[in-house]
This record gives sequence, C-alpha cells and structure tokens, in this order.
Amino acid sequence: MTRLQPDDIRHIPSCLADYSRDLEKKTGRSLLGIACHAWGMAEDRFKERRHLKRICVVPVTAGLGMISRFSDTVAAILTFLGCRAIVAHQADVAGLAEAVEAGFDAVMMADDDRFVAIDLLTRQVTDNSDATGRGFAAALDVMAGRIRDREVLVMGCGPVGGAGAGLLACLGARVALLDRDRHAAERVKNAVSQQCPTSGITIEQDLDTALSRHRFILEATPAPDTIPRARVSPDMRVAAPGVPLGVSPGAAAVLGPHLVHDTLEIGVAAMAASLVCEPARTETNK
Ligand code: 2YG
Repeated sequence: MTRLQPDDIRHIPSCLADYSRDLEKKTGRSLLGIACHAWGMAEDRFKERRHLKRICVVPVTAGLGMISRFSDTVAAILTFLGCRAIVAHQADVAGLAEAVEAGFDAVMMADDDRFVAIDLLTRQVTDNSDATGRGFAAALDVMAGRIRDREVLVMGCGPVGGAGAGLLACLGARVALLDRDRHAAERVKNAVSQQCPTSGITIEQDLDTALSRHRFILEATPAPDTIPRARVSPDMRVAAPGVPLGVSPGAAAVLGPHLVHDTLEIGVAAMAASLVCEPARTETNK
C-alpha cells in the first residue's frame, strides 16, 4: 500500500471547491455525488443525514508515524461535504478515548496498514481501500455514461482494484483484470465472481494488448507511468486511484478531462458517505 507524502496532500484543503467543480465538469457529478454513487445512495439522503454523525479524526503515531497534516486534511474533506468533523487534540489511545468520552459517533484513523472509519454505535468499519475502489469505479461509471455492458480494464488487483472491480461488475460491466501477479488477479476474479455471479470476469495477460482492447480503465496500481502516451486516445476514460498517478504526463495530456485522479478526496468522501448513510452491508458489498 502506498504511503502518502505531505506534498501529496498539501494542496487539498484549499482546493476542495475547485476540485468538486472540476469533477462535476468531468463526470457530471460532484465530489459528494460520486461518494454517494459509490454506495448507490441518493445525495438527498446524505444531505439529510450528514449532521447526524459527529466524526472525530484521530492522529496515529504508530509505525512510520504521523503524516504532516493528514488528519487535518481528512477533517477538511469531511467538513467540505457538510459533515461535523474535528481532529482529536491528542493522538493514539488518548485521542480515541477523547472521541468516545466526548460522545462522538464515529472515528477515522490510519496506521501504516489500514485507514478506517468506525461507527461507534453500529460498529460498521469502512476501509479506505474499499471506499476508494468503489469511489473511482463510481466515477468511471458516470464518465462512461453508465458502464453497464461495457468492457472495463482494471489494472492492479490489490484491495483498491479488487473493490473497484467488484462494484464495476455489479454495475454490469464486463471486467478484465490485469496484474503482474497472476495469483492476485485470480483472487480478485474469484471474489468478484462470488460477489456478482452473473459477471463475466476475464484475466488479461499482457499490458499492451489489454490497453489496445479497452476504452474504460480503472488504474489502481502503485506504479507510475503504467499507461504510456502511445497507448491512450481521446475516446478513453480513465479513473486512477493509484498513487502515484499511473498515467504518464503525456498520456494525461491526451486524456484531458477524461482522467479522474486524486490522492485522498474521493476515498475519504466515500468513507463519509458510508458512515452517514450506513449502506446495508449485504453479501455483495461486504
Ligand atoms: O495519523 C497519521 O498521520 C498517520 N498514521 C497516517 C498514515 C497513513 C498511511 N496510509 C497512507 O498513506 C495511505 N494508504 C492513505 C490512503 C491513500 C488513499 N489512496
């Protein structure tokens, strides 16, 4: 899993309104809209309920330690969406205890292994990887004008790519998986086939062939420049949750408004939508 650097997120709090407008131009949906779409929720339901959950973001010093302004950035995204969110005054156990003792309804916190939102009442745990995969799959769905019956290439079969593949399959896309580790691709294929039995999941062997065959791409690898300039065309649509961005600068220039990428916003917004609207945790989206 990629660890964010301060420079990856420094710009976020001051650019949220512009970013949401940019998303709306690119996809037809705002940051809030994409976050709701990730769980199949109506924006109105989010807007009605977003004040009901007081959220405390708790910094964590474990492992490689805190990332400068990470918790503040998470809280800024939540506040931008109209949620009630603050950063705990203390970190770690003291911060978690502070949140519970002060009557917060949910906490959001991240160590080196997991970044989660925990509803203290329902005990629902939303993982950032799952929310990010779903959020970018939702963005691809709206960019494609509904992904149903379209062929989609999912590059990177880790937790983010796997969650994105699951939602895309449930939305009716024909999903092709690509990963250097074939076992990872097989694992996702099995998981998605259980989650969405009607889906037609295939595994691609070769990057160049796969890119030449697909217009719609979810790029969820932790590698830069996996999609080179020579492999893109203006009719493609790419949603890229992978950090660093897997689309080369030349390819990004060709894609222009048909590329959605960020380092934290869509994933955190989808976590907020999950907290606020408590999607029914059926088998399909566990
Ligand atoms: O509380 C803190 O400041 C740190 N313990 C946060 C550490 C987060 C480590 N994880 C990552 O940097 C990413 N996996 C976060 C999510 C990236 C979204 N694509």
